[in-house]
Amino acid sequence: MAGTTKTSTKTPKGDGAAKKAAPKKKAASPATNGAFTPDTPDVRVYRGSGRTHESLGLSADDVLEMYQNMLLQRRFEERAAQMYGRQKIAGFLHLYIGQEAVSTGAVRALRDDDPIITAYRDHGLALARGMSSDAGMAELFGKIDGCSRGKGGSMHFFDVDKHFYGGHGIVGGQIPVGVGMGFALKYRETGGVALAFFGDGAINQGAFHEAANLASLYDVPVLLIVENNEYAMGTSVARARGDANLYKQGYPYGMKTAVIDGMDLFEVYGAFQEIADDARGETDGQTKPYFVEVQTYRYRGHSMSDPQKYRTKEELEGKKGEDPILRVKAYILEHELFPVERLDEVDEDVKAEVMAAVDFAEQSPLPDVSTMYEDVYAQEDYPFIV
Ligand SMILES: Cc1ncc(C[n+]2csc(CCOP(=O)(O)OP(=O)(O)O)c2C)c(N)n1
Ligand SMILES: [Mg+2]
Repeated sequence: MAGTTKTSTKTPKGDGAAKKAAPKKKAASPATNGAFTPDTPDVRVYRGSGRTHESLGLSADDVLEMYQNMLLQRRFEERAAQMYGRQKIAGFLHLYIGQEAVSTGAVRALRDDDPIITAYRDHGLALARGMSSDAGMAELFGKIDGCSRGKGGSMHFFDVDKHFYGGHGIVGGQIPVGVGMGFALKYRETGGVALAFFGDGAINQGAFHEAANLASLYDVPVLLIVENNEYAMGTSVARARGDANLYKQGYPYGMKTAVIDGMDLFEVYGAFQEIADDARGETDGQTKPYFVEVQTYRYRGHSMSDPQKYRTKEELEGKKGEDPILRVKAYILEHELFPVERLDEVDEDVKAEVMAAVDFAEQSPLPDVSTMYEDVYAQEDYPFIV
């Protein structure tokens, strides 16, 4: 495509949408052998800004709902870990515990039909998007009433009605798909923005770089969000990267960039509101991608069998002092939004919901073996299946 403004996008006759979606570059002045001014990257930092629920336009009830949502993710996974120990759940189980401010804050800031895609550490985002704990737990148990009819398991939560597109096990594999979803939004002129979440380990995959470049060229309304939880399995970011400042990964592609304190619900919420609006083109009439680093931490191992020799107890304990759920709880109490008794009630409600989900999952039947090849391809008569 170099040297031409042509695009390979197929355009139905008379349809101006693809033309609008085509790249019209904007290339920043290249560094040629002459005078040039270095670019100053556009980075927004969302950390320690002192945002309050009032400054964000949130009511006390909104804050309580968000607290409840984070707590649901936490209790759901604590119970899932227990059920894994009882061999009710097979295969892999990657817990999101510690990262709940990211899911709740981001999802709450979006429109309900902004599509979301993520990796295998997917329970938190699915629950934040409104998947029922019944459908989630049944999926973990491999039962027919699970969100993927019991055939996806922990790594493949999916809910098209809620615009939640998985749940993907190949590190980085979901990133190009997320950019494609964003492209579709632009092509159809819906005003939506797609969210592609991935881990710090995925940034080293070629798929990320190819997708990021296309997102930039086509001004795709997509947020490329790295949830930097400091480790990819047992490898710390510092050991895996020449430059551990992941936020810089948007620079080579000319993207706007944001860095967010992912342990602070209000920072995440406020950031995603601003960024998503800008990516939709609401600020300047131009859709665009963003590169977003959310700095977070996972309190549990990579998956259920992880001796965690790569970090010290002191490090883990120190991070637990920043627990995003305890921070919201402290905020609610400090600002006297609700008394502690109300928060205890919320916790009891959430625990009861999760226990009911376990019963639901126990009672749901296993999928019949005859359904094995169903739900593999969207095209029902796809020729290469039995
Ligand atoms: C292409 C590919 N390579 C390797 C793996 C094995 N693997 C599974 S998870 C993982 C680490 C990914 O870490 P990160 O992206 O930081 O996500 P996190 O687990 O921290 O959420 C690796 C290497 C895989 N699933 N896919
Ligand atoms: Mg990681």
